[in-house]
Amino acid sequence: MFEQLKEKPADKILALGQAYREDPRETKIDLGVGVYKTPEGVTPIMRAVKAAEKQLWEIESTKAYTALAGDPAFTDAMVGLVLGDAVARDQVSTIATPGGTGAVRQAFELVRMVNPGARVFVSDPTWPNHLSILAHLGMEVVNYRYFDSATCAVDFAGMLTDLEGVRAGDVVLLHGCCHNPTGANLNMTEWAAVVELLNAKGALPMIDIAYQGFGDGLEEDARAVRFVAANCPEMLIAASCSKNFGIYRERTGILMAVAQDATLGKITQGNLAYLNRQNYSFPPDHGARLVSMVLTDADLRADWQAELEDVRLGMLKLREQLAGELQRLSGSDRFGFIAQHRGMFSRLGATPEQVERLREDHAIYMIGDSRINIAGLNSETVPILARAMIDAGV
Ligand code: PLP
Ligand code: TYF
Repeated sequence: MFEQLKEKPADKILALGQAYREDPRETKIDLGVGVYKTPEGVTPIMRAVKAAEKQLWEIESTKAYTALAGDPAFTDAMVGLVLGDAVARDQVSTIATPGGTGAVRQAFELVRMVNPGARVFVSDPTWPNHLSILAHLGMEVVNYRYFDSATCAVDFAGMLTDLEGVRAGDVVLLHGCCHNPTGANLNMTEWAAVVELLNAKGALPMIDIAYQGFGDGLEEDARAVRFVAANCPEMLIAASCSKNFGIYRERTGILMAVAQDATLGKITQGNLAYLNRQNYSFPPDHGARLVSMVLTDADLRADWQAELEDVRLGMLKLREQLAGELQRLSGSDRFGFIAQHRGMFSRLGATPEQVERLREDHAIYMIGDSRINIAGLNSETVPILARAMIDAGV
């Protein structure tokens, strides 16, 4: 049967990483895959995570299965981190998942199980895996306008106009903070308008939050998701621990479903556990255990928050440096958006040809849509990027 298989398109982000590794030039700069890097270019294990790992080695007494829905210590701690006290705990059902991607996949599967005809509205652009998973599941996708490439800010009027097209039972996928790939985000007034529209139409909000703590702070980055939870009858949340705990390869994430009341919450919980069983039985536990240890131990949590805050502020500083450098070199404010964007990414607004020139002439690697990973820079490479951008005509 394998002879019937067709080549699958490669993941463009991962393919770029391969091209970078194969480039022999010593001056090359990797602004591709969304992985945090220190100014020295390493992706560290966070101090609190390492400390938890050491403790865990001492105290873990069994590797027997966890619960189907994952360890309740993890899911409770994550509900606290993401939702705070926005809704009653018994309205929230949860499953631990392999990464945020697993949560996204399970969320779509839940929607398809309930309503096979549901359409999923996604921002244009969005994280490519959203589209690829939806296509794989055979679900209908509708794009809504999101990014204005002239201003490199959110095209909110366009977004609202396109969301007017949602019908009851459709799903609207939103990024909770730090939009990937653009870095442009809604303000709270805009979130309120989106919520009003979705409630009027009877559409279901789904929030993907993969960068809590990378934008304006842990609490600030959760404001939108908490607002939606408090103001919509139902919602889905896919949260990733890959970035903010730096445990990418441990595959740690969570799907939360907020129901109208505890009775519906209980049925939803059973369905989420059912989906875990169909796909992989028990979710991975090692990363989840580290997360629950960090979140529930006051000292570990304080140290984790301090380190995460340093990461966030370091990226903000790089944003300001890059915007400043480009202002100086271009003599204009047209790159001011870089300091306004939040999270790991900014879409620079360069054409595919300019992106290629940056790669060929300057060994600077960014995604073809001109998304850069800010954390791929340091104070020495920022001026190099800025000069190269001007040179490439960006
Ligand atoms: N959603 C978005 C928007 C992302 O950028 C990512 C990236 O890593 C994820 C989800 C999920 O990541 P992971 O599966 O590694 O937790
Ligand atoms: O957008 C990114 O770079 C991150 C990491 O298939 C990533 O979200 C990239 C590709 C992929 C999974 C994660």
